[in-house]
Amino acid sequence: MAVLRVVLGDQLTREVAALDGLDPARDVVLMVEVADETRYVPHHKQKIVFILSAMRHFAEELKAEGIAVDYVRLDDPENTGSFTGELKRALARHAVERIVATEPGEWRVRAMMETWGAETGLPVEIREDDRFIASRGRFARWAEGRKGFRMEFFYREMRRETGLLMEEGEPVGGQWNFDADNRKPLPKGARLPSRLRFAPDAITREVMALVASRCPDHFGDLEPFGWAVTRPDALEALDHFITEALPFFGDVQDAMKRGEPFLYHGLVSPYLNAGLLTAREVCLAAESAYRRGAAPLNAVEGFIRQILGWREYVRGIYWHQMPAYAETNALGATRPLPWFYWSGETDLACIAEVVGDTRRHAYAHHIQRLMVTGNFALLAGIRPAEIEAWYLAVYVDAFDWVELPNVHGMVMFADGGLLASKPYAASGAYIDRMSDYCAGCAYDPKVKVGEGACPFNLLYWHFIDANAGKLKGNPRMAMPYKTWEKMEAGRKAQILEEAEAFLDALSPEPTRPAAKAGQMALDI
Ligand code: FAD
Ligand code: DLZ
Ligand code: SF4
Repeated sequence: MAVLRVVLGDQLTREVAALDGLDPARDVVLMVEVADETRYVPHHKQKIVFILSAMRHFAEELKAEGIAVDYVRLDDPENTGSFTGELKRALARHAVERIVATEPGEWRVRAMMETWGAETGLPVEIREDDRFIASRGRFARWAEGRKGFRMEFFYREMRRETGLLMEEGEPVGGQWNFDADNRKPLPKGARLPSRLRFAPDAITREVMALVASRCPDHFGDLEPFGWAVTRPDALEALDHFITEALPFFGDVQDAMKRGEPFLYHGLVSPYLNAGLLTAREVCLAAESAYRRGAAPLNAVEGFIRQILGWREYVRGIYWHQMPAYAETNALGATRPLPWFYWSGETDLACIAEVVGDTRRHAYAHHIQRLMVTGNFALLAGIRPAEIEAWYLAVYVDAFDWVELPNVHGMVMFADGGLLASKPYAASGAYIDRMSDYCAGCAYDPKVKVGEGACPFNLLYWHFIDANAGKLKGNPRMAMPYKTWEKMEAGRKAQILEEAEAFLDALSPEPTRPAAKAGQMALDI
């Protein structure tokens, strides 16, 4: 029985479930570049290039193996622009008896796949995506009966089950988590490793030209493009990280520095998410560096926890809670997204720096995402759907299953505390401690109110005040509420007044017409 096997743009591995049992003599693999996927948010140009170029390279690898690949390009004049439209067109080209796919990474696409049987009249098998360490069923078993989820407890179970950094049933070093060691700012004069970049080959250059002509209004710089688009190059990038950066990853994992978006981070998320690397091999490579004495335990544990803990945990939450998860708005946030998230044009130096890094590289590291652009969105009460669409658009690694829980739950507390026990709200003092951003800013992180006050300081107390009804009872928020209550009434009134004035001045529209060029507004 001939089978049409569908492979999506983030399923680029020979091990993907849809290819299990493939018969090269009869089966056809379908891969499609579709306009719907390139524009449902204004993806960063480098993100589109990464996905389409990696898809084209993967299709070539399959063909080299003697597998029939029906590959539909974005510029095919007959292209209908949708997954379902292209599936139907493909069925007219191939005599197949059934369709096999791997479950996608987005609830939206999963719902679309559910219609394929009725749309085509053929049996459709949607296989579990077994690239994750914890299956959806495994996470559901862990989650069952729990009121609130906490990553740390899930992570310990994953450590026990995989044996990663374990010795005779106990965590190596006698401790599960070395996070407390990993919060130092970058020391002066720290040597930063140069990062591997991959010069675009002919396939990538062709995709870059396509994206330049089709998506000129999308966010971000198209060049220089240096991401790996094949598994061998992604493996080389991993190897480079393990030897050059992992040994220093731990201590300064939360640090930020002007002009240095990458510091000692892994830069592996796009490869993991698209299928070029597996979570297991990345964790094993880090563990092996520890075992041979090439990297310290706090660095290796910290790195493995991000993947075995956070990555698996947010994916579990996504499928366990969707679709209702995306609809909650526990703090009732409604403010539109300020335009400077797209333009980077703001006198808040930290935001300008992170948006600038994001425009240049389609990358910002975790603390930039959480404590700068995320913290601002939380404190300013941005509508969750708007800030989620921004994160989904601007990062090369952004797919709904991972972006949504991070933004909706971790950043915006829109799930009311299901994913994290308290909001990650912070004043300017945090950014000042962990970065050198404030030195070049129009504001002063030490000034709490009045002339030159850092907007994060004003917005922090405004947030505390505005959400007292919802957060005051949270034991982990007791300290800020105590401080706020003790503050002198006149000072409180001044803070709130200045914060309101700042918020009123935020504009969701470009403040000058030329600023719109090269950007695309969201229409949600
Ligand atoms: P490293 O710092 O080297 O970490 C190693 C790996 O751990 C990452 O590659 C990633 O696979 C994993 N990881 C780390 N933190 C998380 C996390 N919180 N959730 C899931 N995986 C994690 N990650 C994405 O892959 N896609 C996203 O769309 C995404 N959106 C985010 C949005 C916000 C608001 C925040 C706070 C975090 C988001 N993250 C996302 C998680 C994290 O920021 C990125 O995975 C990381 O910055 C990628 O860079 P790296 O490979 O250098 O990471
Ligand atoms: C993000 C993206 C883009 C830009 N383009 C495509 C594409 O042309 N073809 C494709 O198969 N996938 C693409 N993707 C990824 C999808 O939007 C979606 O995130 C995944 O299929 C997971 O559901
Ligand atoms: Fe950001 Fe405030 Fe520091 Fe300026 S002073 S960089 S706004 S934290």
